Amino acid sequence: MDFSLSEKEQKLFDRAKAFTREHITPKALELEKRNEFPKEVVQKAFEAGLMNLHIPTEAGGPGLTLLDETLVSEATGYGCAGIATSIMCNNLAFAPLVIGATTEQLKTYVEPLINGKEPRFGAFCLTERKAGSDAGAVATHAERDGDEYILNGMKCWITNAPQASLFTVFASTQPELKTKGLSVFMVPKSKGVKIGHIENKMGQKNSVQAEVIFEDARIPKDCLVGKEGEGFKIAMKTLDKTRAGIAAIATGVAQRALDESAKFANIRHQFGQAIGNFQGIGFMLADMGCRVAASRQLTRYAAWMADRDIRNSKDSAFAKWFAADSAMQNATDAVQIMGGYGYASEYPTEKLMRDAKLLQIYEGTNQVQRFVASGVILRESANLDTGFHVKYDGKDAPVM
Ligand code: COS
Repeated sequence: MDFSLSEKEQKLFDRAKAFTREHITPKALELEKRNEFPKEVVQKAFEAGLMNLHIPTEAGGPGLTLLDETLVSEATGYGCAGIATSIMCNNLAFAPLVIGATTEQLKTYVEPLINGKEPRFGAFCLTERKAGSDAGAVATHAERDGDEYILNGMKCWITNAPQASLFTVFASTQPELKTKGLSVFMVPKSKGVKIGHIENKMGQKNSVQAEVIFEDARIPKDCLVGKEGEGFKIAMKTLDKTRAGIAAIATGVAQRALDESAKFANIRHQFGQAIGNFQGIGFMLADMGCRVAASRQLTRYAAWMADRDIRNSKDSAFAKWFAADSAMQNATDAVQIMGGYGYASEYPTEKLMRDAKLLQIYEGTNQVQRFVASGVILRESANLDTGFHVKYDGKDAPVM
């Protein structure tokens, strides 16, 4: 078993870290005040080749792995989770197409978006006002009309929606079939596609989420991805992959919280010594370091599985919730260790704490992750032979 990154992976990681150090970390506090999409930084990330990594070479992309994506997301997440989300959001938007679309469809609809001089964006449109955790309850509807589909409905909390020129839309083609009646479409921006309310958030202010409204939006029938009814499974397969990406951003946040507070604990003196020497602080740092290491390993393992086409629903759920909870805990501890400095907005830790909260919510709440994982555990253990052969519900059952 080899835990090291290959030379190529290490180079990509180093390149993304250098990018973060130059273009994200020094500007993050200032950019956050603008509360808008970080256009200039994303343009630079695009020019540096840090976007659209997973688009296959046949469709004009670099054809990199999910592990590669997690390296870039961890590095950029270290600088700012909001900016990292803006940069990596095309991964989420285009993943259903990489999973379900033909090479021809990718060449027609995705290739032109990834190879220009400026970054262009996709938006993953699953969530609705009444379909959040219950993704199968989507009410947006697509109806076949000759050689077209007509879309009606409204999505919300759609990342990069105002910037997007292609929307990956989950819509019901047979509502009575529930999850089996969902289909996925590539929807180019057109007059039937409108942007609604833009969300105001406590953190990740350099990532934009908005409503997308479809009003008799007509799209050619070849915008259907896969077959009618395959949408829900494509959505779940997408999230199995992309949750590792969120876990990577979270690992970056958790590492940053550790680094800022460890640096502080070395230089801040009270009672005649550095505060890191007090067990109360030192043990907090140790716990924070352990969370970072565990988050990173879970993340890379989930990505490694996906890159080998091994189903990773449970492992990407583990990674997402553990890393997001670790980011939240580490950020909270960092604020505590740094006291007043930690709470002040001139220093990075209060932003880390606000940014981390969203990691526990988006791409499936951490409760949904536990639901996904427990479902797999129960299925895996249904016929498990532990070697202990007493029936729990028969006459030889032990007294419980
Ligand atoms: N890969 C392939 N197939 C999958 C799958 C996966 N990861 N997960 C589920 N499926 C299949 C199931 O096998 C089932 O197929 P069959 O009916 O043929 O057996 C079907 O999909 C329905 O699955 P399930 O019954 O588990 O669906 P639920 O409605 O119970 O929903 C959860 C399951 C909660 C896991 C799902 O709705 C979910 O992930 N919700 C969160 C959505 C989310 O993350 N939103 C954020 C959007 S991005 S910001």
